[in-house]
Amino acid sequence: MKKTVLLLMMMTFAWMAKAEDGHQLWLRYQPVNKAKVTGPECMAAQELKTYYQGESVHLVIDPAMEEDAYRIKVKEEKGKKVKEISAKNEIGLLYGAYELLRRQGDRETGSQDITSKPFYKLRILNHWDNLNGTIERGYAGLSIFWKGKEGGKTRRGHTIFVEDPDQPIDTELIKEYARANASIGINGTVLNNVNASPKMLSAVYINKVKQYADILRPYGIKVYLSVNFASPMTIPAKGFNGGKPVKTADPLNAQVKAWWKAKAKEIYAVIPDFGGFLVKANSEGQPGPFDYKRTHADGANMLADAVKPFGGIIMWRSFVYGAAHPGEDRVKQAVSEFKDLDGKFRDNVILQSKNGPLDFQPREPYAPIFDNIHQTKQMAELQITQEYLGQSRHLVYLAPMWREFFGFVEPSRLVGIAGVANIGLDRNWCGHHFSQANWYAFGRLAWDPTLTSEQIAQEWLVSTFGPAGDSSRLTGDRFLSGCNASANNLTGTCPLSGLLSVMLRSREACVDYMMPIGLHHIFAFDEHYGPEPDGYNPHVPYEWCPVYYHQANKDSIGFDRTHTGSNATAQYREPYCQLYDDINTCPERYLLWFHRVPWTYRLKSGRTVLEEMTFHYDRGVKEVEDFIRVWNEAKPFIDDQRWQEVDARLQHQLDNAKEWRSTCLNYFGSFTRP
Ligand code: GCV
Repeated sequence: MKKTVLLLMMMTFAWMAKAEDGHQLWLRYQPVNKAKVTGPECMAAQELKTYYQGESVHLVIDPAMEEDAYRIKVKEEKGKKVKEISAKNEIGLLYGAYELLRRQGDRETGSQDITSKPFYKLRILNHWDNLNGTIERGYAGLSIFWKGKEGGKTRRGHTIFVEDPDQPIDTELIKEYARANASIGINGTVLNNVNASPKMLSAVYINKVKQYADILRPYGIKVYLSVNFASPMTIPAKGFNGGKPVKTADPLNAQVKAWWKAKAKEIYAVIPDFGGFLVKANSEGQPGPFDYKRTHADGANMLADAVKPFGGIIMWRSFVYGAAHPGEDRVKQAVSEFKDLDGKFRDNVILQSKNGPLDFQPREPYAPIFDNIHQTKQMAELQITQEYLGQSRHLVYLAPMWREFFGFVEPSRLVGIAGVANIGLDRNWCGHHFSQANWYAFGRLAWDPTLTSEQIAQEWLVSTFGPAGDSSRLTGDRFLSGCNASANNLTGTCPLSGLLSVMLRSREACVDYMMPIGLHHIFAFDEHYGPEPDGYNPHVPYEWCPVYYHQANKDSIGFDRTHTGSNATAQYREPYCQLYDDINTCPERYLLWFHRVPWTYRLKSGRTVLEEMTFHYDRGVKEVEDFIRVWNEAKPFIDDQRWQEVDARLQHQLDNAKEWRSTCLNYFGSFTRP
């Protein structure tokens, strides 16, 4: 008897451990197989039949509705509450179904009608996945799309991967990926790195892309590819010149144009709803039109013409530096290269720009390219993978950073949002359990950029760490005990509010311990994790070196980007141009980004520059200590495996925050010591 009980207990714990390894993301619904669902037999119907805890749902196709929009009505039928979801097509119904599942425990709003439509038509993940299976800036294992095979070892003993198009694809995993994306409204995915291999466009890989497109289509997700601008020089295109490549990639060359047209035809023949191309050209060594003295518009338009007959788009990145304007302040180069081209792009070209003018730093002023382009469609590129924010080792919730960006760049100025994905083969997809929140927040903000960071974090916390499948999960259960909880408003002390507070403070903490008062890009060379403020290497471009950005010497520190310096401030619209240019009005969080100040300069706090830096480094470290305290308090409410895994990472984060503090204060302090 005792043995049986023990066995049963062991089995239960084993199941619990397995169930809570993070793989289910925010979709931890338990199958209840209860609801009666009428209407088209579709993905939405399947989800609701399996997971919806209400009695019945009617699914209604309404052709008059807008693409992707849905309406949820609450009806009374024979004394019972019944939900009706209407949408233009099955994808809209699916989005409506996920909304219903998200709200099913919510007693207060569960009885209200809801209508929703996405703010952006383009809600796209960008995977920086290489064909050999590695991921550029990937911190959660190898690629879910591309698998390589081992091709030897580096001198340091690391495995070298080489491409292997014969590797089978993992259909089940890709379905799970698609479902997760659909549940937050993401409707596009770029399957490969912007530093693209020309081989991506070879027949064997196009066939793989077709397989992915077929799996993703029922979830409303289109596939796109990053392309290497010089592809025509190495890869054959079906029906073009007997399979021979072209000798040039000059966008005005007739053969090059014909090659791209043939390639587009080849792709669309197998993937009729293929989305289009993403292009990184003439940046960080990538080929581009500038190699032939042509403009970005020449290059983008040539590709746009090739995909236009099939309804495709070109997302052309403005992240360029070093090629056309060498020596110019790096943060100015995008505007320098693109401003005069505004209006010269085809209507199926979209200029895709990072939120800040430099490179995904924990805090950047917004990128002024958004102020300078008026006639060309624009998209923002956000980075979900935390390249410069502790990668998958730090708990940093990014929604506050993205909301900050939308405070400067009106969402309506953009036609879409791209997010550099943080997804890999790690069991929990993102490396850090809390990094899942950034994937989630990206999707939710792409759907509705007016959602607050709090709302999104709360939704994510409840669905990720709340009791799985408990229909009363938003009110009154242990996870929320002590809270005065309603769907959009949480007060009081409870594990949820503690964790919510940690999430909301985490980005500012990271700014404090990595880049106080506007210090920027002082990360260790290439890996971009720890600090390397003294970084200088004469063999790499100067704008890769930390010393280029802080310019500290015994007298002063900071990059003068005002009218007396590089004049980057002039690229901003008013009032920001004046505001940033004048040291008296420049927000101190951007001080060393825009201004060069003597070490004796005093901030509003009365502290000198070094004292102020010290204050921020200390505050950042203390914040992480507090995150650990809250996580310890939450222990009884969190399953063991995920608790332990997050705990280990928080300890890491604390060590790293301390390392930032000591390395930077030692280094910068050395300038002020006699
Ligand atoms: C894909 C930064 C990153 C690179 C990345 C590049 C880009 O420089 O460090 O890894 O390359 O941005 O966005 O193109």
